[in-house]
Amino acid sequence: MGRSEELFERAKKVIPGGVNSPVRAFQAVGGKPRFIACAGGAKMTDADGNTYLDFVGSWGPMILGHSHPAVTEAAVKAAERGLSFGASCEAEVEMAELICRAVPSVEMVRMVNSGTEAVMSALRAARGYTGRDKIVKFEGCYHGHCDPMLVKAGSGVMTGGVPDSAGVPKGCAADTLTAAYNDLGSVERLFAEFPGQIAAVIVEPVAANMGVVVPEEGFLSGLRSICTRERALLIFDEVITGFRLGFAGAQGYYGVTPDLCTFGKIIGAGMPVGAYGGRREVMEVVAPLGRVYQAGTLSGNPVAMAAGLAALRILRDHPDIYDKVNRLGDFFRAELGKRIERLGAPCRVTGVGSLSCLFFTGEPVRDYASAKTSDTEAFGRYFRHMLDRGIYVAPSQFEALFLSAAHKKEDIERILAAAEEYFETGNCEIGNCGNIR
Ligand code: KE4
Repeated sequence: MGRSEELFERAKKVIPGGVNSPVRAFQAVGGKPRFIACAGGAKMTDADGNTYLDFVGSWGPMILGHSHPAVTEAAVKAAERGLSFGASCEAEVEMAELICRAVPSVEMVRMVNSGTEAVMSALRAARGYTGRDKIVKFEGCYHGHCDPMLVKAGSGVMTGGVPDSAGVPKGCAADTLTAAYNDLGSVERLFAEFPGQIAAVIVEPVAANMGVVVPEEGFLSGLRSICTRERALLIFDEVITGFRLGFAGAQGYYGVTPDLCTFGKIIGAGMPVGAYGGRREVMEVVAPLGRVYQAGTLSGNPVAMAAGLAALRILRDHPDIYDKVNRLGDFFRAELGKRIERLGAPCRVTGVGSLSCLFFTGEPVRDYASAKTSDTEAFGRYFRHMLDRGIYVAPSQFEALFLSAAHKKEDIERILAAAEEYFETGNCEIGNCGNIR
């Protein structure tokens, strides 16, 4: 038995499913999860010494690649000065000032410890500011695991095939209304049905948790208009897109300004960090200034701030990084599309910037319903094919492929060659339900 397998057997005895986050368990793709021992640049090495070209990047934080020297050094130096003070420190102010300068919608921001916490807090601020209870989300979008968001959610919830979660009180779910991504009519109908009751519309400006589904022309600006007209708040969940599509995130990339937005992943550079922020008059409802309570022992943690600041300063001072990762993404999607075309593979490629997805469906993918037409067993065979060739993609059809500044063109050519080999095996015929090992 290999070390990863041994660790997984031990983990299953003391951790639910043997993992601290469901999507890591490989349940959707078969096989046993790899336990990672170390990572550097675009590579990860597992407990058995196998090295992989990594296209997950810790689900987004590693836009600079793993173990960037400046980030590691900043975290180590901060740790030597103390891991946590339970009091404010200068790095928190620097982080807040940097985010406020970088992101068009943010005049005030609060640090928290995860994307989930950022979303949970933003929703509470929106409800506190508007005095309304209902929230609109989109089927297939994932906003972390706070109760109101576990309704028709994406990512690991969708991967499990059941888009809702047990344990969420009916009363809570009742205030969560769902619309269809890229369908403004479905949003209009909810505002017509619940006039004056909707506090906010929360959306992934690029949906990256049902695979990657990009916003169609007019969708985000349409949401902006509806929310302004209805005096509801527009919340962009930029936990994935923030500081990834550009230094101003998706709101800068698409030119649509929300009232609130959430962050995570990149702003912590791999350390546990989340944040929510937006218009001053909205954020002023948050305690101790206002009456919306939100708190956190480790919010603004000095070590996490140091790591995040180091990464964000590199991104701010080297905008060519975005040109590089976005161009690599364009190259990957164009070349993969050519291979699909030439080999007649029943697949679709989607994405924007450094976010991509290979869907195992012949249909165009524009929302949850079309994403769900994907052959998840064909994806599972593709995933195992890649892993056998030392290529680590997300262990679910309904996730993203993340590129980083550490990826080179030859890395893209390597994954393209492996995908072409898979298409040529004919294993990806829709409905060719091979057994999952
Ligand atoms: P965290 O609580 O996992 O830090 O962030 C939740 C979250 C919020 N919003 C968006 C748009 C997100 O993508 C996420 C988390 N992303 C998943 C990957 N699809 C995290 C991976 C996992 O759950 O293990």
